[in-house]
Amino acid sequence: MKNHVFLAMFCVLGLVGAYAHAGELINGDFETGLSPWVFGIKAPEAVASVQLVPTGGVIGSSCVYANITTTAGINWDVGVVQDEITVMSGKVYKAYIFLKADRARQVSLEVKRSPSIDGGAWEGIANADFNVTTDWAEYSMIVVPKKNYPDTAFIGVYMAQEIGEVWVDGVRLVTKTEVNVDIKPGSFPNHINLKSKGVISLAVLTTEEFDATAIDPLSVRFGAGKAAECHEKGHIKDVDGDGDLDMCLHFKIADAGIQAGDTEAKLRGEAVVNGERIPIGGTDSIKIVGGKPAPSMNPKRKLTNTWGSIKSGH
Ligand SMILES: [Ca+2]
Ligand SMILES: [Ca+2]
Ligand SMILES: [Ca+2]
Repeated sequence: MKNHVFLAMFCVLGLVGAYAHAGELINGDFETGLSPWVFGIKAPEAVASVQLVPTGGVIGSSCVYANITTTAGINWDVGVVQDEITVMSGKVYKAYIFLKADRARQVSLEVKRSPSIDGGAWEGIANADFNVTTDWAEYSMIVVPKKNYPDTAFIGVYMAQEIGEVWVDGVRLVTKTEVNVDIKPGSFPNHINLKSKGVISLAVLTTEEFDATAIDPLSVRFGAGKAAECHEKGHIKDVDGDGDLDMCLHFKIADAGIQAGDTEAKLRGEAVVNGERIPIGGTDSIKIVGGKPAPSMNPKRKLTNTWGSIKSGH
């Protein structure tokens, strides 16, 4: 397998359309050959063989196999990268990757602005270092672009921080799906008593676009405290009586990290759609009862257990 010198690779990307594509990350499972991925080895700092191998993958059969034998310790001296991806501001993405190595080690994943189309500078968008083991496992990071990057984002899997063997498969970059959350199904406002040692119920409602029963109940986290589903399972029923099945979930209020003064609470998690995990998220309003006032509120104000008095001011 011919190894490209890193800088030469970017020239190729800039001059020839062979690798060019627009929009979504594609062929993340390496099942249709290498393109539009490109290998990069920055020589002579790093010495490595990087190749597509037809077996041993975890998604399908093919995967990328790299054997790094010399490194200057800079992770991006050896990489497998894809250019001309679109990520846009206002959306939340999640990047997933399956990795395995011949020893416990780090592998890095980075999303950044690429100068390949209209010049300019590289700009970091998101990056993470994953502690990879000798078993295949899926790793992920959240990607929140602050600007629009139409066909100008780049994803790199970087592995030259250490010598050794690395296997890469199943790279995905997916948009979070907004779901319809109803805290305290059937009631409104959604009162939450912060002194309660109890459980709050929440439904994710199925819509024409999203089947809430596809949610993985073990993946969901509620509130800033990231409370987990307290029964470690979901309860599937038609919560809103519209004839389709919804996902009902329960969380300990004490674990949800909700503060006096909060007016909404978020649910985060994953659903399994067509065999793939996709990030989901949704928000619903809350009204706090029984809590202490938020620090910014008037300290002289007399505390009572009613929402109206705690809300204060007007
Ligand atoms: Ca594969
Ligand atoms: Ca409600
Ligand atoms: Ca329903």
